[in-house]
Amino acid sequence: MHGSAAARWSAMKPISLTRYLIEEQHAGRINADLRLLIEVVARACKSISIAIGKGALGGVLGEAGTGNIQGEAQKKLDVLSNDILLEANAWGGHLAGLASEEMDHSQPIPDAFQRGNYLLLFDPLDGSSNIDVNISVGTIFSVLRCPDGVTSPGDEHYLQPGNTQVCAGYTTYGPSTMLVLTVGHGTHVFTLDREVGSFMLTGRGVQIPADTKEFAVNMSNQRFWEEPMQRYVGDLLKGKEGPRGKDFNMRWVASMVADVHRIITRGGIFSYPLDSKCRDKGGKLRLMYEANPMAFIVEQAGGAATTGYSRILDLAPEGLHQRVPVILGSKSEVDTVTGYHHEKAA
Ligand code: AHM
Ligand code: MG
Repeated sequence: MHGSAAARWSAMKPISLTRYLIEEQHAGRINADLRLLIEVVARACKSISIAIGKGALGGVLGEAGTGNIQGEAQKKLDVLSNDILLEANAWGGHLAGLASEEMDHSQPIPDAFQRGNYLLLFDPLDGSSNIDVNISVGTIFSVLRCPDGVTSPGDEHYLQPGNTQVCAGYTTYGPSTMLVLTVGHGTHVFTLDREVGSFMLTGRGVQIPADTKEFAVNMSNQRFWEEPMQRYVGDLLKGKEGPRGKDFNMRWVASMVADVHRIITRGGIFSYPLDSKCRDKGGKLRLMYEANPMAFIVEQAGGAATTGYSRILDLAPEGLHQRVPVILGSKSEVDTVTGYHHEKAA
């Protein structure tokens, strides 16, 4: 009797994010604080999803009239999403501090609240240029451990290589809202059930196909790229008649979350390479809250992530808002592009 009831319950599909996290905790793969942290971030992302869904009717579109430390004009939704994540994460007792694309410096959890052992970094709204044209945007986040003995973390305590991340995730606010998550045991995909208000597990242990015929890069920057990237993309464009012997398709959403999500779903290679316009800054995408979490998610799904010369997750960070070249996706294709870079370096 009991056995059949248990079998019936465990056969219930799909399971919620809450159940997934409790099962991970019972399996000893996460602790209660990390479980709470992920639940809180997911809840904040639901609020962001609701605000985005209202669009012009919610008065959330357009410029905020302010700028961030990187000299970028902030949209109203950049600021709103940042505030939602800050407020949600302040009081739970699971964090020692937070850092965001939209804040000049990290912030320790205020003295009024209990502090925990984790550091949370996020890009509250990735793909800002797509907000006002109703194209998918997202949130990207990364979780690190606060170094032992540090109770009020400063920026320097966040400068840990990506291979020390304990969790990474992104949400994509598209036709459906999805959360993609890793705690270092595979990459899992959840879809928001809008009526119930719960993220439901719709893809367990997703795997990126190793081979691909699809690439994502902003081709308008082609003439500014360095030689290995020029040669690599040049060979893709030669198609069947060229050295790669097959035709490639191109996609570029200009929201990293959407481009990476396509790769998680059906494979492909994504690149925002170094170019002469962004060389002084080190690249376009930010290491700590864009490249590192995406690299962790992609590697956990069997893919690879590199600057062309080094594995992203092994980079030693030098600044909270540091930028890096990013190439990630299907493993064989990333290995191929790495080969072009090493030929140049040799
Ligand atoms: P954001 O975090 O300010 O939105 O900037 C990052 C975005 C990525 O999502 C995307 O891949 C890239 O910038 C698009 O850049 P571009 O407009 O140069 O193609
Ligand atoms: Mg971004």
